[in-house]
Amino acid sequence: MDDLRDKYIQAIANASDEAALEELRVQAVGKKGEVSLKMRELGKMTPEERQVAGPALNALKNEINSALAAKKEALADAALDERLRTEWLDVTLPSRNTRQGSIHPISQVTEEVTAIFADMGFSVAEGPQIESDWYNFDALNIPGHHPARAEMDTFYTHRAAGDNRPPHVLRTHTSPVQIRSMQEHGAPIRIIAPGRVYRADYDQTHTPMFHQVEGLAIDTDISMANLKWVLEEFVKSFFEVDNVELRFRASHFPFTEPSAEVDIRCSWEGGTLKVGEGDDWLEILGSGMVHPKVLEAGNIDPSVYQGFAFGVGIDRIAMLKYGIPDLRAFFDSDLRWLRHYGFAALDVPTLHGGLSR
Ligand code: 2U9
Repeated sequence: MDDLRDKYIQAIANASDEAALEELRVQAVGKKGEVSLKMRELGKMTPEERQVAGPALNALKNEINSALAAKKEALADAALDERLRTEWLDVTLPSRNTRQGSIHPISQVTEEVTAIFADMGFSVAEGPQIESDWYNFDALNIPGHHPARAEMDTFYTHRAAGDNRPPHVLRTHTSPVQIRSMQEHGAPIRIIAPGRVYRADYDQTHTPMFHQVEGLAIDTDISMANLKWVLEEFVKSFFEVDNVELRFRASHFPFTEPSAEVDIRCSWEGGTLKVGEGDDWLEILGSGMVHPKVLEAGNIDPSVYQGFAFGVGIDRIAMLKYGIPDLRAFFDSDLRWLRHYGFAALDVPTLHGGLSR
């Protein structure tokens, strides 16, 4: 019995996998295994012999079964350790596959503009792209007869015959977002509203969907001087130049009074745009002091508060900054174009890390 024990305990300890272990189990304690056969011989023994051999054989069977179970667990542990050793993955490593996709220039520029204004304390506000005509027009002091409301420029939703409620519109600017923000949060407020806008217009320089970012700052002591500083900081950061000259030209928008269009000094020498030098002027945005009626639409008291607002075409400043000649290519989904003008997915624009490098 000692030989039997030594043989199997040794073999179990040396088993290299679960199949070998199973074979040993059958050989030792299976129905026709060596220990089982020995147990069958108990019947032929004298009662005295059986009293000694019976418990000893049982103990041996238990010992072999325990050894099998312990070895099985040890093999499973070793197999798991081996898997953990070979299949480990450092999830903090940068991706090796980032050239597969790229960030669209419009997404890139939206992120850049957001980073710049976030640094000046502006939050990002968002709102619906399908708007009531009150939020899109009335609240912005655009009266019913204003040309911007004409069927030509605005996409209207369909109303069932006999339904005389005014139709909804695809927002023609992101300004309704600011009306909603004023109503929700009151003053003071400092927000930018980037997003898609829609106008029924399609030619070399217009697409029926395009992108704007508008800004709004309202408090008890806001003037055109604050507007000029904020826009100057924005232009310097965005075009990544230390010096830039801005020119404010008197203009007219229904939602601001006074209103100004802003040009920046530039040169087109050699066919490429240089900002901050040269004798040309480039119009890049519109701005002004928020009209009192617009503050009222946002439930803000114009005798206490005033503020500035501005609007920039994202597609246009993306073309200017990155030398993209054709507006319509933005929306063609041409992979060669996207690879050429796209940005690396993991290069997040920040002011400290660099906007575009
Ligand atoms: C509120 C009050 C005032 C937003 C403004 C402009 C001037 C402007 C154009 C720039 C290029 C539109 O994309 S574009 O064609 N925008 O010139 N936008 S002031 O004024 C607001 C907005 C919201 C509550």
